[in-house]
Amino acid sequence: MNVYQTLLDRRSHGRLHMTLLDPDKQAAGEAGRIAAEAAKSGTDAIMIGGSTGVTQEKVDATVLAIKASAKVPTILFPASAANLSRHADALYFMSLLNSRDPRLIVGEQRRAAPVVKAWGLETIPMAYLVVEPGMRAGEVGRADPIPRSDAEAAVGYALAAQLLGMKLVYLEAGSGAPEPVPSAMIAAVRAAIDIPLVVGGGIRTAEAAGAVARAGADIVVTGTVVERAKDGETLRRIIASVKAV
Ligand code: 1GP
Repeated sequence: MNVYQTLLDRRSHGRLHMTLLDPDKQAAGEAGRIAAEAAKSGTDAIMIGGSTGVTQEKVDATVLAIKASAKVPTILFPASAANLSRHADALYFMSLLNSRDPRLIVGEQRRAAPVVKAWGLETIPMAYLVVEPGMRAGEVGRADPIPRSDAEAAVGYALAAQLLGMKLVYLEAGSGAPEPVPSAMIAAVRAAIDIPLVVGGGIRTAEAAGAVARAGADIVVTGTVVERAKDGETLRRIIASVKAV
């Protein structure tokens, strides 16, 4: 079973949680330790990516360290064609649909495609939609962020993604955002599409994670909280509240 099929299979039993690790935020060994702790807490996959300062060497080392210490899929979440690794289990082949810059919509993808094909890496086509405030992902991605009150715009992009053949839609408030994507927007997008919906950015508590899952997120992503919380207890509570929905 490939990674996408595994995710669909796991989704049929409940909602999923994914842990985002930025290779630029800690040494590879530390990423491996955090991933092992997250896997023990029940996370369904480790996403590897960051907006700045990420090199292929750092991604390779981080992926290898995570694979050595955690038995969950590793999925690349790249900011550019320079952030790939042949060692990952899969790659979000993502397009930032609401970017003002064609480079982030299809330019980096054009550069990456021949390498990805040669490696035989599994690709999961994903629409990446930046919602206000967007944080660094919005800046680096030159996004025209979807206003928090404009669920209709999010629905339009998400449906377009599905009709283009994409397999996931990611609503991103931005790493470290003061609030997650609004529940009303999550619910409207979930009701409009048939493919799984990923939601991340600004989710720091079990209550917030539960609210995002109840609104309709199939996959809830946390990054910052995992890198900061040393005890693992916060993450366990977040994952439990996602799985309880
Ligand atoms: C960022 O959605 C992810 O791409 C995670 O955000 O760091 O705020 O959890 P946080």
